[in-house]
Amino acid sequence: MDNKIKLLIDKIKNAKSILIAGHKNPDGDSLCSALALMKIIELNFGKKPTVIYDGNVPKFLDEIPLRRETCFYVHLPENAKFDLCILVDYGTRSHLGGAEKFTNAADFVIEFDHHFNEDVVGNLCFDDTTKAAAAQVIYDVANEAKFKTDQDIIDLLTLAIITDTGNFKFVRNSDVLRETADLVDAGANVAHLTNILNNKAKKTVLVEAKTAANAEFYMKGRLAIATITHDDYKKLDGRGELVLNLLSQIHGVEYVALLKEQKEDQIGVSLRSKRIPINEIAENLGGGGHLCAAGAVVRDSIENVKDQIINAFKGK
Ligand SMILES: [Mn+2]
Repeated sequence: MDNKIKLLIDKIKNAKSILIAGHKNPDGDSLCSALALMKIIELNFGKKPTVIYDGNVPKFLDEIPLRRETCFYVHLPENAKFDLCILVDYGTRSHLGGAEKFTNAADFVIEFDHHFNEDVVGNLCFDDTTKAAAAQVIYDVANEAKFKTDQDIIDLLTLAIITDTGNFKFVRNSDVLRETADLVDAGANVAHLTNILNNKAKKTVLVEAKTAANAEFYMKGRLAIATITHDDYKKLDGRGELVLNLLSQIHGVEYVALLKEQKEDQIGVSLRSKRIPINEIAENLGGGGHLCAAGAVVRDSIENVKDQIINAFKGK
């Protein structure tokens, strides 16, 4: 067995307390991967890690298995300490949110991720940027280590892949389809799992539809920019994937930017591209992400951020 896997097993075996966390404002991959890993450790090592999150868990994740096992980090006891911290799908240190202080205080940190990150937090890293979801990295390690799995684990890993591939629309290699096929063979029902994600509040879907309907188009229709005011932002659930999804379906649209007024002069930017990488634009705004799906948080007015985005796309 690979030395990294041996070390992983050793660290889990010897840990007295284990914390698992994903990125702030968890998405499907982050939360489902964390819960899958919790159950893998429970099933194979007989100990139960604590899964925490920071920010808001989108309502569409309400029906995922083991959802109630997650804990908002502020509800942990004041003196909580974990000797082993496991980070999943976190991206960069700045996305750790409430998990950062526990990570800093831990004796050892393990990470499973698929984001490009030059400044890794983990002492032991299972990172693979070719993977469509962090769940795939966990699944590979679980297979190599011959860990036992159960229906919850299979379903959670599949849900993570479904959400991070946008229902398989963003599949870029056959690997993710092969692994999904293995998960289906192991008992995952993709149709059922997709359905449990169709669980948004009516006000959310309506506000997303309205936001898409009010989008503006630049560069002869190749760039769509949608903006969402703070009042409407409060009705949003997660990132506003539906807005991005609707606008990217328009003929001729190559890039979509969604600007969300999280607070006064704090704009969350989500960028999508059908072809050309746009992660550099997100990095220039102080964020990051994947080649064709990236984002940032910019401290400025929505109008100024919109101008910055239009300028950044010039020449693309
Ligand atoms: Mn992910």
